[in-house]
Amino acid sequence: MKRIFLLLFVVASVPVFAQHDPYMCIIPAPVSVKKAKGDFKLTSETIVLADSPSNRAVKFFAAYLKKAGLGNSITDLTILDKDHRDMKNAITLSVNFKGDQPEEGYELNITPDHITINGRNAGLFYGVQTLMQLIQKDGNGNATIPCGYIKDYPRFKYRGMHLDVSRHFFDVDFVKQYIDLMASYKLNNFHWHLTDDQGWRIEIKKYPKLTTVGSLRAQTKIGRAAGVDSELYDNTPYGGFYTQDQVKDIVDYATQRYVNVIPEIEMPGHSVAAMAAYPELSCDPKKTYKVRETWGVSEDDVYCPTEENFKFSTDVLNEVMDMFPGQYIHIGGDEVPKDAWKTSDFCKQLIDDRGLKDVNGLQSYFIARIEKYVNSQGRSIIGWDEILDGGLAPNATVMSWRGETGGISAAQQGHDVIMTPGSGGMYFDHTQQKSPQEPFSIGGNAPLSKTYAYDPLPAALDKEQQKHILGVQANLWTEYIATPEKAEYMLLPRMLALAEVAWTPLANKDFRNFSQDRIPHHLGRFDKEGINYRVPTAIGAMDTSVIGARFKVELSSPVEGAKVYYTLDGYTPRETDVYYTTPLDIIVPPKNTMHLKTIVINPSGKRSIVTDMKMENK
Ligand code: TNX
Repeated sequence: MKRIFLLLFVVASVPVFAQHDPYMCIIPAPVSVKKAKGDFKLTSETIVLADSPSNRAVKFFAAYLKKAGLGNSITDLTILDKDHRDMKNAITLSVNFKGDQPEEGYELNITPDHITINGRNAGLFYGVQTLMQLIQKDGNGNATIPCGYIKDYPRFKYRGMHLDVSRHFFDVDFVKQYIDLMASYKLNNFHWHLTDDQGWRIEIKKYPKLTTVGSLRAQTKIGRAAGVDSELYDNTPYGGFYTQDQVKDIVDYATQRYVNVIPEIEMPGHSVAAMAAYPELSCDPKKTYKVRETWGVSEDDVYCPTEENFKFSTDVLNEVMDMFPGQYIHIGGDEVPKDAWKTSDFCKQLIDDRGLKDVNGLQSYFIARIEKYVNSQGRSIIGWDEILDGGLAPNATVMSWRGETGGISAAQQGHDVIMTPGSGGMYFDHTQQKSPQEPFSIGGNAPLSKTYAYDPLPAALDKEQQKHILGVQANLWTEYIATPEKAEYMLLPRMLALAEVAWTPLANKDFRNFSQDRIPHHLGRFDKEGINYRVPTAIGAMDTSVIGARFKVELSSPVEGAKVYYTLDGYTPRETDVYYTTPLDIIVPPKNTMHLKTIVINPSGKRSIVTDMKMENK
């Protein structure tokens, strides 16, 4: 506990749902926003005009309006004469406007009579997302949109969010909701971690045992990795996988939302589930392998770089490439313990035959061969930064997760890079606050502020090298995330910080404005939509010890519609306690100690952790 010596302690507070927010509560903050007076009233009479009615963004908006009960008829603008194009109470979505715009950029103009969005491809879609964020519904089904003019485009072209479905499986509906969330915050690459030691989750027709055997584990470790905390298991079989039809459905769903899906098929490490199904993929086929029931890196069980294995891996990749039309295939490459290779006669011979230096050279040989095949099919590989060991495959893109070092070195070698450093707050399996009240997690601490502060462009790179930084991604590893509710809790609100890191120009980033003026509004919406998230602690609440006789404390709610309850009697606050309405003036008698404890409880009953400000008057 920090000890702060103060006599009078004042916490500045701000009106939470600031009408005066310069960014109109939009996340990620746009490049430029000019607010104007008045509102556009969105009713079931509002007409939507489009010069490209079959465009994905237009269809998406029409579906949204229909669901919201706000009409859905789209009128083809091109068949209207000039006079009708400026009709009142209309929204125009246009791809055929004059002039240029940055990639994925849009312009949105809202006046009391008319709304226009100009944008091409993803740009129009992002203009629609911004417009949807601006819609304010009242209880009577009426909707208004504040007037303004927005010009916007992204800082980075790669804006990614990862989901590990191997350690725990998440069903099709959840994955679609994840993609929806990504799209509404202008993230455009969904990295789907489909295979790992603990489960193979994608149907491969040529190798059915990958799912009949490889998707099932007999039980799951309770608590941390075996040997760390305990040797307790839940004695409950666990499994799940996606059929090829389900995968195609998800890819199509994502495409409609301008989200590219990048499948990850791990090799040569993190492959125990595949070897449980097909032991011949290993260097020791006589051994029995079982789908891993605990976490951490499998000591020595990795693929053997045999011809048989290359045949298997390329067969699998063929089916994967049929399901995923995007440019990138992620082939893993991380955490490959090489003990099995060191003791294998086959590997020793191969190292000699190919004139390789050592087992690292073998890893590099493995990845380069896979890359050559993927490239021959017109695609590109991404690998975790370990693919740098022993030399990078010629065209590979590197995902830098062990800090930025790997990414910096890859960019210096002229390779494309995606930054996703755990040390930069990009690991959403880390906790959001160091507190025993937070749910069990893998360790590490990545509070919202840390994620928000990350800048993917390392100063160590010159301007030319920086061009290789395609963008940024956050990862949700799920060893300790077994339910959709917990996945949402770990994801939100940090994913909104990621969106701003990836999209917003540095000059427009402002954590106070983001966390206090804009986040509360978005969390209030999640609540209405039934999406779980971590309820932040009250704005202005301290969780530390302070010394003094009198404390003035101003608090505000971090969630629109939520209340801040508090106690001064040492008890844990709950909904039966008083809630905050006006600033507190707390007087601590001499030689006494008081506690100000707060909790935030939102309309659906979700609660924050409890803060405890210990006030001592010595
Ligand atoms: C490292 S990030 C891993 C994953 C774990 C994760 C847990 C990476 C390439 N490998 O296998 O799930 O840490 O934080």
